[in-house]
Amino acid sequence: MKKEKKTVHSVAQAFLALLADRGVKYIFANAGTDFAPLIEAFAKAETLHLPVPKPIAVPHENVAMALAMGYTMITGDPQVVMVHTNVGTANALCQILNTNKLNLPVIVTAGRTPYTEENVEGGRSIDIHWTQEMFDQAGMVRETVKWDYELREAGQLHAIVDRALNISKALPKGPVYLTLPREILAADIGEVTFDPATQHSNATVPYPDLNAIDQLAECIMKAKNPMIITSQLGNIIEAVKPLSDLAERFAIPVTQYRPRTLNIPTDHPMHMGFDPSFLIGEADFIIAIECEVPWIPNVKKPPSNCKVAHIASDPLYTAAPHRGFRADFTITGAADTSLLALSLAMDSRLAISRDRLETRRSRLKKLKKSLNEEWQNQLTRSTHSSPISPTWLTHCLNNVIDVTSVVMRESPLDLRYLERSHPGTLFGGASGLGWGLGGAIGAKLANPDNLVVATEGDGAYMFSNPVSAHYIAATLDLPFLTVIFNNERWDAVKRATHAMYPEGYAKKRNAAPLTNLQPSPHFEKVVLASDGYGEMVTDPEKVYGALERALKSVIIEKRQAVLNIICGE
Ligand SMILES: Cc1ncc(C[n+]2csc(CCOP(=O)(O)OP(=O)(O)O)c2C)c(N)n1
Repeated sequence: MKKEKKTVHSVAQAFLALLADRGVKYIFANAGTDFAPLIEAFAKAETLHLPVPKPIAVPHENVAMALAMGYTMITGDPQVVMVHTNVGTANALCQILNTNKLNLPVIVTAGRTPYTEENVEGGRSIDIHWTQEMFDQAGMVRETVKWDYELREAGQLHAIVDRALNISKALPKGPVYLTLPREILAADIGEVTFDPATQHSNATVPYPDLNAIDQLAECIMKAKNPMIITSQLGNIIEAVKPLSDLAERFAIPVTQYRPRTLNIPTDHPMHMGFDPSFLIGEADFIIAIECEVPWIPNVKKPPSNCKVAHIASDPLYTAAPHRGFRADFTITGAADTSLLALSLAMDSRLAISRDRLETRRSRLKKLKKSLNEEWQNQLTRSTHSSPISPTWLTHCLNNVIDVTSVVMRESPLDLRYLERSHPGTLFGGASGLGWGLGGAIGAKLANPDNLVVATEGDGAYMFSNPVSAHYIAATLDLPFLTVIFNNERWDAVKRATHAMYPEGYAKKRNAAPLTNLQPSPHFEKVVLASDGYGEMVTDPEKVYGALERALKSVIIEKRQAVLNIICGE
């Protein structure tokens, strides 16, 4: 195979050329003195029209990570984030934790403070080159990335960059971390040749053991009340249809618990909402697909005779230190191929179980009807409640966006009232708050024709570095809508306290210290600093009008918009 020759001078330049060659489009960077060779390489590439990823200066590492997250949520492709030594890594860490749990591939690179004190190009030239050095900088992130390495010499570049990409993209996808010492980046290497990417091919996806699938099919077909619980099966967009087909054909209800992606269309007859407790008490077989936490044992558990199967690319969730859910089947397999195989295996047993299926189907139809009625009643009750109910706000938002709009959920958005039919149009977080705004902007970058909505709690909005995020959206011309469900507190923390101490002082006094965020800032004014549109809403009757004005701003005027909606329970 033909090698491609590129004349370069520094490793930094070869690094950028290689990334471009491998299809990396963006480097979201928060620079420091460690970046000098890269900045020079970018400037040279711009002058000489050499192909390199587009450099985007992001004023906070948390947002840089979130941009890469949003981009890969839509495309599945990893982009590069580059941060400044240990301090930039520290600021990026919260979102590195998220990418790990959400299985999002991101190549996180960081400068490594120069090693040398004298006589080497790129060596130490300022006091921080001593004060930022750590014994093990990558140790800060090692537990939360799939792989980390420090580039030791120029000759490794090619293999190491491909290795980072290969590992990040292998299922389950996730972040990798590469440190780049300044002396190595600055090294002059003259002419360089790249082997084609095909010589470092990507790993195949895990295919399930068909014997295990066959046994599982047998058990599911014998079960009276099987159910499926999933959280992020939709990470593999191609898995949504096989799940929908299987659930429909075999009358198996699906709960999307704490959904991090859209896993089944919300109008699907077998979609039974978002709370496993609704069905779990009656279940005799649970299939948890890409679901690290299928239920909360302290809240409601399946009956003791209920068998459980886990299907995932890593069904042991090896990054979780303690996880003790019952597991009669633990099947390693990508969600799409596993579901297709399971469907085939169940098909061959369909004839003997048809009556049982039809009985179940009609029971589930009634159950779904009563669930819908209950949801409708709650919506009716919420319509005029003041302060504005998150249920009503979700319903209004739902009615003004279209099917392809992308919704980021980092808020008390009431999922029951958000209709989503297209895979890849709903995303949720996993642990650390603060990804929502950057995530929305990254998604908009990946698909500029779509409306993207960041739904944020007031807490999440503040965690998302709003000044940096709105700045980036304005600079990159990526107008998006932010809807803040502003309950003027950290409600999740307050609820956790009340749940633990139902008769406690915090509950009785209805004042939980460390959860109150009053007086609430005028969040709608923050976006004005980046020439966006902002509005505060307190009256439930005015929600639609505000949404229309904000959408006009985003879609017609191409200005980002923030609605600060003062909400109640
Ligand atoms: C980075 C980070 N810090 C703290 C937390 C703990 N935490 C979980 S939910 C929550 C409150 C979030 O407040 P808000 O976004 O306003 O939503 P609400 O709970 O009010 O619905 C906090 C602080 C977290 N998950 N991530």
